[in-house]
Amino acid sequence: MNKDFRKSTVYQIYPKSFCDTNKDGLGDLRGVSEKLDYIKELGVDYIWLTPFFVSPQNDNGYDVEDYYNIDPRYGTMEDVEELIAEAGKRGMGLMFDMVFNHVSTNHEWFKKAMEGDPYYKDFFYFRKGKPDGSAPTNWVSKFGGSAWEYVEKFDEYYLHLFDVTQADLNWENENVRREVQNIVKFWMEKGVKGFRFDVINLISKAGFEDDPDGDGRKFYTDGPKIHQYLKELNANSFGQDPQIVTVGEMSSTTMENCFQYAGADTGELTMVFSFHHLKVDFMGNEKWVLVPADFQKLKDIMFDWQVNMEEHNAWNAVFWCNHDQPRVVSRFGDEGKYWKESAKMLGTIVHCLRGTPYVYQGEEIGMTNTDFTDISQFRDVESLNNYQILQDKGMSPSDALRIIQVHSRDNGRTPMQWDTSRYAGFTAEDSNAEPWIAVNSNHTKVNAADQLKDEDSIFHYYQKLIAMRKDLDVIAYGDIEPLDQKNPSVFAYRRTYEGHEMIVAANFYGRDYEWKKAPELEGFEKILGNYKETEVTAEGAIKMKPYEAVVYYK
Ligand code: TEU
Ligand code: CA
Repeated sequence: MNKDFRKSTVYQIYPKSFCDTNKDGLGDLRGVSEKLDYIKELGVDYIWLTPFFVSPQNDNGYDVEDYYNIDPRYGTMEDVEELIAEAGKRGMGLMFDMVFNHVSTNHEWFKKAMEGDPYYKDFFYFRKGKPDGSAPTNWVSKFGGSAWEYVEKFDEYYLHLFDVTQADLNWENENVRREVQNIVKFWMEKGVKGFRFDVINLISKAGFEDDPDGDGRKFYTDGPKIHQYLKELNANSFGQDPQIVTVGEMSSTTMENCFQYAGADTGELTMVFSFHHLKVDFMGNEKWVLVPADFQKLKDIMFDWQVNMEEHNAWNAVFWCNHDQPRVVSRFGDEGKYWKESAKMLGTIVHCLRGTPYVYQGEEIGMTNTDFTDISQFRDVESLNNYQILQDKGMSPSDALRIIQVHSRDNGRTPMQWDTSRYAGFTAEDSNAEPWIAVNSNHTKVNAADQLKDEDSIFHYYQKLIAMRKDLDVIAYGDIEPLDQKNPSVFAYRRTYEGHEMIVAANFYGRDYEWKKAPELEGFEKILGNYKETEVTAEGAIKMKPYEAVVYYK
């Protein structure tokens, strides 16, 4: 299975919410196997599965208790082996999600540390508090509250950048690094074709000091030894097989560091996820506010990364959605009147960029944010913590709920909508348990079964986008040039490669817009669009309809 990652597309699955085959209300690995033909139909090359290893599930598997075994709620080792084999038969590779910044406090290493075993205590960051007994630093956990937890019997604190049950691993310790390499090799031997490394740029801590004007991230983001650690991991594990594809999740990173992380010849990773473009509806780093998305900022950030990563011969993962993000059609599109048009428009922008596109389960059918109206319907630890934190700051429950509704990670975690049946086909109608998180009631309108039958569906449009990357070298290998970047309505760019050119233009809003600065289209052919006809005036302006997207090729 020889693949070129630049021509490839990755499909991300959050197994817990994908398909439940044993009627316990939780998605499972057999559910993924059952849907392989559907995924194949879309035309993707890799399937990234979020963690299904043994875990107490406080953060839905990102709190790993045992990297070598499968959580029984998801299935068995045989199920995983079968999934790898069956995907392979269909020409698709599995990408596993490796969480190495932290482990669950249920992990054997942490348990031994808590028993006082010095070998294992050094796997973690145990530190004395300040002279007054307070936490060693003022760092804030990504899920809210202090990043340090006090352990009375040691009179010490341990570091957890995420949940209190996710203890950070001490990468300074070479025994930790060796353990990590062994885990990667174990899964490579099982036939896994790629890895996604969770918050991997947080593993090197610069030192433990108070952050006078921030939450501490500057002391552990893109830390001093990060490149050394990645090169070492590469050389001692996945780098030994040139066919393995890797993507690092880079939290609050800088582009300069990403030139290294994802450089063509730096010996680190194949590509990176960065998130700056998904903070354009935040206030700075503050997520728990309601502010309209800043379109200009969105374009400036995306183009900045596109142009500079190209210049430095480094590779981006390009995406709108994942299991931590609200649904893009609700976020930047229109989940109402122009649902279909805007979903296709957003897909067009990402899939014609320079980088490897990622499709998150349900995105290909235009799934929307949740319709939850009560906090009891939410499941995510981050949402529940922040619902409380907002109220502690004096906000009313209803205002806090409104913010959670907009930003919650649960927006991306409701069950995959397969059909119109009671639980959207996620689990059987006579299931023994309710789905672990409620199905969106709009599954009667938004579902895979209907879209497979409809040639004009979002699903089939995504299928075309994915196929186009394989057909046209200009998408996979071409240079990128932003067009009319300051335009308040249009997101447009040009790709060029070996005498071929492609123009991509999208009207980002739900009103007509005449794009007067459209480039000369003489000799171009329209190869894709979300409206049948595209009107070009005698003067060469494109009269764009609401959320119209169009791709021209020469
Ligand atoms: O996420 C990293 C991360 O920092 C964010 O996506 C985070 O959830 C958000 O910014 C908070 O506002 C990764 C995983 O994708 C996520 O699901 C895990 O919860 C997290 O790491 C911890 O392992
Ligand atoms: Ca199940």
